[in-house]
Amino acid sequence: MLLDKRLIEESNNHHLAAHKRSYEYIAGGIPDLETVIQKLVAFQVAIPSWALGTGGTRFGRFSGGGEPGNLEQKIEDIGLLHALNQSGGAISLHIPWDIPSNATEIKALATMHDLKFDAVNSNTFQDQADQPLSYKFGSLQHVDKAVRRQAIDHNIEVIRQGEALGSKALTVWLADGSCFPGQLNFRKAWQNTCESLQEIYAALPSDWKIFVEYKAYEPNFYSTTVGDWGQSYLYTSKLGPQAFTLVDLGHHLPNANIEQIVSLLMMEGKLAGFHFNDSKYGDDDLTVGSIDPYQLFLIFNELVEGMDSKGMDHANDLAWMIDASHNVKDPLEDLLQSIEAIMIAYAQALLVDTAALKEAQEVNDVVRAQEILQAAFRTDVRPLVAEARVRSGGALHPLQVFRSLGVRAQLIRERGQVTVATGL
Ligand code: PSV
Ligand code: MN
Repeated sequence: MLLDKRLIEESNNHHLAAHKRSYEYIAGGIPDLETVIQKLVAFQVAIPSWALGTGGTRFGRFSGGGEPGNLEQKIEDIGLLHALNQSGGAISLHIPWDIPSNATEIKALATMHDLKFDAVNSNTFQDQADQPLSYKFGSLQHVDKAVRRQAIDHNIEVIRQGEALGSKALTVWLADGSCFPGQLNFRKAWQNTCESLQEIYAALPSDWKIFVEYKAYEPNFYSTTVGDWGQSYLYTSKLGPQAFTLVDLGHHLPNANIEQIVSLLMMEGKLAGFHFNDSKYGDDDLTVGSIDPYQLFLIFNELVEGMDSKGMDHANDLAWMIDASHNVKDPLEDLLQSIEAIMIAYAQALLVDTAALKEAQEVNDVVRAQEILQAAFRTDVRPLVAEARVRSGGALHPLQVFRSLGVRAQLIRERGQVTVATGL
């Protein structure tokens, strides 16, 4: 399904006067307004190919209908999102959940929807039907060299697949670890993993990066071999300049100060980017900003401050991806909400009076520092985000347009009620 641009324009015309009023109200107070809008226009978030269908838990899955049944339909779905908000201009593939049968055709389809291929993700956390050796006891850490070889070869194959699509990074997330004390020699597991990663690293094209994603627990519950940012940093430091640490917001122990982690990784030039989501307890994979939007803002505040201090390009120097699951919401509506939450947090961070904050920090004025941060956080920046969208050809109110055009109903008509997307 392709969205007719005229329908978006029609909807925008209907809301334009109200938008102008709220936009002008906020615009008046922002000295570098045009720069802010241009940064919002440029900022693009990659959508995971594994999260376009209804997600499940180990207790069940309640599919919603009209889900994409193949990679072509997934690209079509992301194209729909991008047409609505002009901020989801990339796709992140998970292999072998989504193997392009014909890379040239898939690339052409993505280009038609104005989409690029972001990082490709390998999968050594599940056994595939045709796979000779099992990952039950890990992959890159495995005690058996032959299993490690199989996992290394898979990652190299994913790089090759990504090259054909124009990707420039490989994300490695390992479920490796142990469920019980005594099961694993930590040091050996670490060394095996490091050596395996070194082999994968050696296969990277010179303009590629490798992202090493950490996670505190699950599916292993006693130890995880890339369990936190320190461990990931240790691997990426040993690997070399093309290796970076990827932060998935749901992969920390409760109450971790993620913004501080982000700040320090950036200081060391080792932050890869993000898997955005939100959580209450663990890796809940909820809609970005649905539980703790203040945390998201504080993370973006560190990002903006850190990127500016290094002269980095906000849109392109880090990888921005969503990694979420949708158990009770329409996946496309959920993704629209997630992108909106990211754009809002970014816009708020752009409004922080950094000069004043620095001054307050220098004189230990804790109260003023909080006032400065919260002044930005409490600003309703939605008109700025909407303005950036409209200028790029998107909808003033993407979710409303999605609903009023009956996009899901049309997808169900085209694809059927009972379709299950590969992925989470
Ligand atoms: C693991 O929980 C994770 O965050 C990794 O990024 C995986 O690739 C993704 O979720 C899908 O399982
Ligand atoms: Mn992730």
